[in-house]
Amino acid sequence: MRNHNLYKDGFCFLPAVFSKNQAHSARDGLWEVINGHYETGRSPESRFWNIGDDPASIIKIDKPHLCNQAVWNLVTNAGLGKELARVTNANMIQVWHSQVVWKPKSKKNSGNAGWHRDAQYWPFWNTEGLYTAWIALSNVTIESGPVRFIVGSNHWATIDGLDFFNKDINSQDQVLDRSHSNRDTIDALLDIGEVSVHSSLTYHSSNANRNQGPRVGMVVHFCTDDAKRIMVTGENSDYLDQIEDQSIAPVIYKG
Ligand SMILES: O=C(O)CCC(=O)C(=O)O
Repeated sequence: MRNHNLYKDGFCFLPAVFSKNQAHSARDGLWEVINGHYETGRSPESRFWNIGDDPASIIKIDKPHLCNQAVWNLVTNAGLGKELARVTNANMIQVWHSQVVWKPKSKKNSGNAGWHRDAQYWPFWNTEGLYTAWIALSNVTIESGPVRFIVGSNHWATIDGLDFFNKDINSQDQVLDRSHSNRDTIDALLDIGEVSVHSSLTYHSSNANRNQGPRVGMVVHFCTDDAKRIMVTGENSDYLDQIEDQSIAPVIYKG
């Protein structure tokens, strides 16, 4: 499982980067953020889950690294930056976005995250030089609904009708069957502190968490010196202006 290649397969796994202590501190920090305690005095960009919402649904909050020092320390870790530069063969790594995906024990399909590629949500970026690092902040077993990558799907043409927010993975599997019936899928089974990396074009999803404890992922969206901004009109037109601000989008490696 550990021998996947980011360019060929669309994803790979990093050698150990974080200690258990670093992972536990960040996880505690995320729990604070989830509960509305923003240690730094800064709010997250968006909350897709609020206190009082269904405790079995996925808790997704965007840019929690703004709100808590331990979470900031995790995503700006120099060792992480160096590893990300190595696997992407880049001279610069910038964290331009992040999200916590905290998945409590699921009820029915409440924990499903549908098949998608990250690039479909980012009209303001070209697809080159855009990646996601997924940091496990709990042990991720097959029962806990790990992220699953479709091998080589970073080379596929776009498939319409797939979406992170669509919990009907069975019907999405039928959509995938129409063009790629022989696909190979790999579960990202990780110990706490371990990291997977995938390209913005790699199709991935995750299923229900059947464990008692939550499955916790800190999702770090980063760009390299190969990334190019695309000027768009409408509501996203100024979204990427924030990459000029290192207190929001820190550069974590420069070669
Ligand atoms: O954590 C998950 O289950 C989904 C995460 C995801 O979509 C991503 O890392 O891009």
